[in-house]
Amino acid sequence: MPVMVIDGSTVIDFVQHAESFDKAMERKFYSIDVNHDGSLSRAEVRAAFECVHILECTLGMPDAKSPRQLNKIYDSIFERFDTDHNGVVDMEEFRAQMRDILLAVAHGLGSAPLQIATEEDGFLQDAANHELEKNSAA
Ligand SMILES: [Ca+2]
Ligand SMILES: [Ca+2]
Repeated sequence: MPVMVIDGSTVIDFVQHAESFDKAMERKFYSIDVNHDGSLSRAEVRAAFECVHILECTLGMPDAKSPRQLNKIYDSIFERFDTDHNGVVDMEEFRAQMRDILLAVAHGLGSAPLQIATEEDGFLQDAANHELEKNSAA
């Protein structure tokens, strides 16, 4: 599996590059919005985050989870995104929270490089792509 190494500065660079970040978040948003109604329901958010293990570190989640704990975790993720509490996550909320989460990840990484599998459609993949594009342009 192809892997590449990113560190905190890669992620911060990506988040601060508004054009790439917004574009990547838009793509992510539409891929999560499976019924294409322009907003993310609780179920859509849950489906999207079920395989994102990096969030477990970010949000300080313990490893062993019962189904009940998992429900709580996904509820808390959803509440975190739905900042105006109208029951759905819109593009602005999604983008703002992703920015916070990625910056938190970046702080967690610091300068310690993280290997990520480039086949994974993870949230850090966008940051890695941004780094690649930047390098190939230079
Ligand atoms: Ca939707
Ligand atoms: Ca909302």
